[in-house]
Amino acid sequence: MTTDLGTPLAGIGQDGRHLYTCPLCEAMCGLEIQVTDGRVAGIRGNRDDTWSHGHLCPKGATLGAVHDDPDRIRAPMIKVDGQWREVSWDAAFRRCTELLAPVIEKCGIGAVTAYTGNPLAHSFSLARYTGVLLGMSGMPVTYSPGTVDQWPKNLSSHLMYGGWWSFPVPDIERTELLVVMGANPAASQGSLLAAPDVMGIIGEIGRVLVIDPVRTATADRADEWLPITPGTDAALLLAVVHTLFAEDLVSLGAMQGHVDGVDRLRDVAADWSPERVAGPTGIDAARIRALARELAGTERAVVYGRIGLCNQEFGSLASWLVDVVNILTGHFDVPGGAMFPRAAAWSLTVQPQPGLEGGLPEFGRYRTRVRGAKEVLGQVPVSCMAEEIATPGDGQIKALITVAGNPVLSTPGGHRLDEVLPTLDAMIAVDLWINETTRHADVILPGLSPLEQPHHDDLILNFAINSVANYSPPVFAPEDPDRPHEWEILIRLTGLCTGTPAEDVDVAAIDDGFFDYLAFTQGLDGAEIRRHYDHGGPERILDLTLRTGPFGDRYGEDPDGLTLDRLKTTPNGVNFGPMVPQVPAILGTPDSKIRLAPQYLLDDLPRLAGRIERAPDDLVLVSRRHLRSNNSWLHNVPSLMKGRDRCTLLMHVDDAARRGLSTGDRVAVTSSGGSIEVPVEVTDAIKPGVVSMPHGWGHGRPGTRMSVANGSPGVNTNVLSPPTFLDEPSGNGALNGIPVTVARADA
Ligand SMILES: Nc1nc2c(c(=O)[nH]1)N[C@H]1C(S)=C(S)[C@@H](COP(=O)(O)OP(=O)(O)OC[C@H]3O[C@@H](n4cnc5c(=O)[nH]c(N)nc54)[C@H](O)[C@@H]3O)O[C@H]1N2
Ligand SMILES: Nc1nc2c(c(=O)[nH]1)N[C@H]1C(S)=C(S)[C@@H](COP(=O)(O)OP(=O)(O)OC[C@H]3O[C@@H](n4cnc5c(=O)[nH]c(N)nc54)[C@H](O)[C@@H]3O)O[C@H]1N2
Ligand code: SF4
Ligand SMILES: [Mo]
Repeated sequence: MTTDLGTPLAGIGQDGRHLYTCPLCEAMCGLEIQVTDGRVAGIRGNRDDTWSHGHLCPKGATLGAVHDDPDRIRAPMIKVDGQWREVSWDAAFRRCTELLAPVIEKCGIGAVTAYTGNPLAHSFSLARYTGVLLGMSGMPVTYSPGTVDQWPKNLSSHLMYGGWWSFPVPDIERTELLVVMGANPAASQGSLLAAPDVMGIIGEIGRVLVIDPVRTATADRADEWLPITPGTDAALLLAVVHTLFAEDLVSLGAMQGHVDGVDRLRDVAADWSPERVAGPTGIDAARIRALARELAGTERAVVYGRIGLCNQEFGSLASWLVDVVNILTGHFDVPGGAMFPRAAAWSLTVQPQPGLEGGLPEFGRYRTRVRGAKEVLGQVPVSCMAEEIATPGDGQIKALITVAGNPVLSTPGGHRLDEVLPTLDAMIAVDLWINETTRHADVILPGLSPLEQPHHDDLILNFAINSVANYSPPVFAPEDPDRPHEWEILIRLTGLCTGTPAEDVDVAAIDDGFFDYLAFTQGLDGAEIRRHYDHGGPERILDLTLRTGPFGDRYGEDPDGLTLDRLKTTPNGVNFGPMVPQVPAILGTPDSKIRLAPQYLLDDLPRLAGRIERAPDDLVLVSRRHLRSNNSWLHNVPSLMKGRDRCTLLMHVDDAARRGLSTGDRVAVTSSGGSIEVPVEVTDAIKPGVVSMPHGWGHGRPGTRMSVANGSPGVNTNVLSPPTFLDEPSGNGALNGIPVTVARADA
């Protein structure tokens, strides 16, 4: 096989040049990996990649180090008398059965739960087969970082568009004015916004405004930074909506005739004048009016809100209002505005939820046992997990399966989870490292290294500004060719949950059944279609989802359409171009209209009114990301850990002066959730009254095997996140805007 340059590509495991898509973040960079003497000798951006054109960041260049990491688990491990022992796969599965079967027999499957983490979203295999585990095991409640991430967006999209993963994405390639709220793409490389070289594209936009309590690297490169009080974005956006109506600037443009609730919204916004919100938000009334005029007066403009707008106290209102402003200013479903992407391969995650079709606002179908938290879109707050494990009684959680997640560091009150995980009767982790969470497991079942697996993106394709498909074959063959792949592990655990010993599960039968179900959702006969294939597993499903996707051949109906075989002949990927208008076809609401003013969200406005009327907090904490981290799990890569300590508390010079603090001083940060000690970093790049910490730190725990990370452990900021501090409508954790006090540590 040759590339466009004519340079031959090496086969799996061979020395030479390999092409591979980076699985680490939404930028999905095409990498060119040079293998020499069986090892990665260099990684650079693939300039011929039809999506990323050579972009990469420092993380992508370290996949070789991740592969070679001596701490990475390569064989299954079981814990015997507190000591880890490497065992055969058979023995590991038998141990899973020994541990889990008695729990299910005695207490039922209701005593078993799972936590499935962030890397799933990036893998066509892990995501879909975790779907098997979650869908077929019978576990009534499972947890994920979804409820400390984008759940408010799922909720507002469900209510507005009748599609819980129908997320409008800013068309940054074709806009003239971008307003970024609560996102720092200079660090994250884009989120719910998959774009190649996102900062390069943003740099080309005529005017960029950043609304953030922190003057981030994104804000530094923007035309204007508007420092906002954390948690008040919904109030600011309501005042923008107020102005749009008051000054007769509303113009639905292409959405005329497709929107329901404009009058209701006008009535609601009447109460939210710029003067009312100026004090609490910290942004002048005149500036708010000017923002509304600027958005309405620019032909191609778009507001983009991300995690700072989601994992905060008013995440649902803020997420909803971003879309509302885009719709009211005519910047919706048109080039340069917010548009719905089209994924070339459909993801299992985004399929409609049984019982919630048509955007029905029915929540609280059940409540959690201990706290009484309401279910929203099939999830309850992940911060409930610790109390559900710790509290005796009917329905107590006795067994946990984690898949690619580190909730001890990632979730609110993770230290509490750390305390209660050892009390479980059984814990099984599907993970590649012994970290702060998996150290508590009884069995660890490792997947392959990223470079040993084929790659195609999954969920992220639903957020991409172009429709792309790119299949990467593995760079290396697994060291042990007979070992099970992650998808087989997940099928065995699924079988175990439904009563078959893990070692006896008929993997192929469950895989076929799953395939038939997926085919059925596309109106196809799985048994018939399966005859096209001589193998099962994730590639068969990938082929199905490509062929039945928007560019697929539908098994021969469109002879020029996409298939996995065809994709494999284009190693630089296929780019089907930018987003296209999709309203009303994409809407899942019964009348095919966008609901602009869902009552469920309006019901939360009194809570927002209470927030802006309450006395301002002395100091509040927000979160931040760094380009060289990836949540909690790339801290074991030596080259990414070079340089100064990143786990610091950013504090404004005035706040520091008042406390007699300078950079490097150790401070105690205390919230109603707990207290941590951390070095302070004094700066003028933050709004006074706000401090900022990164998450994913707090390594150095006994029993972990993360030698590099443990050398610079940092502290776990989620000790400070009170488990019950939530965005009420969605149940999403509020990890930003947490009231804290800060004092010199030795004082
Ligand atoms: N390098 C790197 N990349 C990553 C990750 C990583 O850990 N490292 N994580 C990945 C994941 S899982 C995700 S979800 C994405 C997230 O991607 P982004 O959404 O871009 O996340 P952050 O970089 O944390 O930026 C969030 C911003 O919100 C601001 N903020 C906090 N509270 C508020 C508020 O109340 N209002 C406003 N307006 N702003 C606020 C913060 O100051 C911060 O600048 O990044 C992904 N990419
Ligand atoms: N304070 C604060 N807390 C936050 C956030 C914040 O902004 N502020 N952000 C939240 C967000 S948006 C998210 S998404 C969560 C992330 O929360 P998690 O998903 O729980 O955390 P990660 O650190 O991404 O953990 C990834 C895990 O997957 C493992 N892993 C990596 N690759 C693979 C693989 O190929 N297979 C398997 N089986 N395992 C693998 C790693 O070893 C690690 O254990 O954190 C949340 N926590
Ligand atoms: S930006 Fe970095 S981490 Fe993200 S896909 Fe590209 S190389 Fe990988
Ligand atoms: Mo996330």
